[in-house]
Amino acid sequence: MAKRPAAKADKKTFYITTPIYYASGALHIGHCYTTVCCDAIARFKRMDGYDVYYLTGTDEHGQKVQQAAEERGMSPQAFVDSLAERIKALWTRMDISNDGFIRTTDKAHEKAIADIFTKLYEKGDIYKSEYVGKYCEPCESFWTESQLVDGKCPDCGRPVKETKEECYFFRLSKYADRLRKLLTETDFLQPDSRVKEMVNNFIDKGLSDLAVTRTSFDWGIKVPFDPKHVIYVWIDALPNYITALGYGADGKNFSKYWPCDMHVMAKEIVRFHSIVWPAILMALDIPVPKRVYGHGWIMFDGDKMSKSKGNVVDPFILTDRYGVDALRYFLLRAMPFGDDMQYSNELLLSSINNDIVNDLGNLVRRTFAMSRQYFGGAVKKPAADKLDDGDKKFIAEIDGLAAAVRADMDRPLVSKALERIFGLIDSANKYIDANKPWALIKTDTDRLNTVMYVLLDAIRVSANLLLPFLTAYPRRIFDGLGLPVPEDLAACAFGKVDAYKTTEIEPILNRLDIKKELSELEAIAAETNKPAAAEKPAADKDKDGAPEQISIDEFFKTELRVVKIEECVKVEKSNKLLKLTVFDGERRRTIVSGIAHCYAPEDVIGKNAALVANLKPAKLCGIVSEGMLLCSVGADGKPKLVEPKGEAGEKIC
Ligand code: ME8
Repeated sequence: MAKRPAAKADKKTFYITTPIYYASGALHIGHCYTTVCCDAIARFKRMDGYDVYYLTGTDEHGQKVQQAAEERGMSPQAFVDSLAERIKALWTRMDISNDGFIRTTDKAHEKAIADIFTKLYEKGDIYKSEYVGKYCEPCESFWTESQLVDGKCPDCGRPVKETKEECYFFRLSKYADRLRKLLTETDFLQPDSRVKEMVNNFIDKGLSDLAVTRTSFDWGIKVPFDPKHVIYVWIDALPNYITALGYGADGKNFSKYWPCDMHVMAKEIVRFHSIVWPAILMALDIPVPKRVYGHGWIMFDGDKMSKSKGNVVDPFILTDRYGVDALRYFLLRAMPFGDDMQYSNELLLSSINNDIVNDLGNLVRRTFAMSRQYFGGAVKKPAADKLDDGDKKFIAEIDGLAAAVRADMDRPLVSKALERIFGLIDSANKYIDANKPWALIKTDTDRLNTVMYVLLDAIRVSANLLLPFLTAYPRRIFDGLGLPVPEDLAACAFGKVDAYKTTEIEPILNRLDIKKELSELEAIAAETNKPAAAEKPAADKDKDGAPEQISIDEFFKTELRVVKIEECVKVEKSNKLLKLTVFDGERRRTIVSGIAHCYAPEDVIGKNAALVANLKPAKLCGIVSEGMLLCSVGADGKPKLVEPKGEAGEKIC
């Protein structure tokens, strides 16, 4: 988390949030988009004089997370702890300036959720009944027949299961009229196209009460007065936006920052944020957020980029190769307002070469070089009567930029704002071509000083406005201009500096060989984009995702033994786990292994297996597992038991 000076008490506040991301696997550039987008808005608002609170975090409960932990043979808590660290490392890498990071396993959050649930139950807005209908396991969502699309889950398109379950329900139907008004009579939900979607697809079809507990898994916050029920992820997750501010505890930040100014997310969870979340707040008598903004998806080969589909692009790899500014720029510029964006490596690389290296990098490089070559870097502010019509036209563009960018960021049209700043950069490049400094040096050095000053000033204002978007290079530009990095937007106008003294700076990036980069990126993707099952837990990798090296001594700490599998049954409530009894030459041990999707119990009985014999016992689905069986993982991501030759008890070395 970035350290900033304490905000003045009289400042206007601005509270912005990302979704809390599932701690079920490594995040990809889709998650980076939302987080970088909120970061640019938060940084812009801080520069514009607001006292900003920017919140992000992790959603750590639920079946999906429990299963992902099981697949890796880890306890859910150890699993989410390692992922939360990895996610925080990603935000540090991406230069995210969040003020808060909430985890739904934080004790304060868990207590506040239990209290909220009890409060809603006592008010009669939560009641107990039975759910009969369709259930999408990956989305953990119940659906009615009429909500299905071609008989499949309307959110993810996967098959649904028939389900009957005792549940607690939230009385969502009671709030239908108030929600309709909120959606249709205010600008609560943006962009407008999402409003129609919510009203036509959900409110008009009749809001059903929402099942808000599950008994099919136990990794979650228990209903305090009926602990066989676990509070379902959305009722656990959505209130993170208030519990992170201390709602239900000291509440200081809650009274300061709530109602939220902007919740940002992609379109698939707009329904939860624009219907379920305001209804929960209405039931709790808390004001609703001012704005919910649902952006589009980053698509890959025509499909939504997602962890579960394995088509993800790793931000650590991209930033290692091209730097953080390049990835931030690409994400913020390429995603159009409200629409989806098709990702390709070609698009990323050509945007880096065209916009970053050519337009911005070249403008700065050649202007700085000319100012040093012609004036030893010293350029003075010209008198007003030295400016010609061409200068005045360009200066009007410089002067109008900050207000236009501010208006864009309020909507928030982030890509439009960047486009505008790059519009000024483009005009500056054209201004060089029109004024030909290389000819002026021979004929009119006074005019040349004016031209160089106008150019340096255009660069200064662009860099000032770029600070919320690209966090490294604009700072270097200020160094090169001999000026401190501004903390606000006050100087975003022509003529605020009397004299420049420029020095050489590192280029933002050198021009990329696109063909070479493409083939290298493809080779990396072939290696790393294995399905989720093949992914290693974060603990096995360093912060950049590269496998960590260990010494021979460390390796020999692992005790590997041949075991014979004697008994095997499926673990109830789990699709992935088998409970095995193995003989290790001395005694029988219970092992829980995440291979049930590949092996039936009878397939493994009688087989030899390779056991990690000195692993700390871990509890999986309530069963203590006393070791781990080794598997190889094929290109299809499916684990295959390693079956060593030899007798039970023999060491493997
Ligand atoms: O839904 N394009 O978490 P999640 C653009 N825990 N944005 C994308 C994206 C893509 N391809 N993929 C992911 C959850 N995102 C819940 C949220 S909030 C109370 C609970 C971003 O890990 C986008 O913001 O599935 C999307 O809404 C979010 O990640 C989903 O993250």
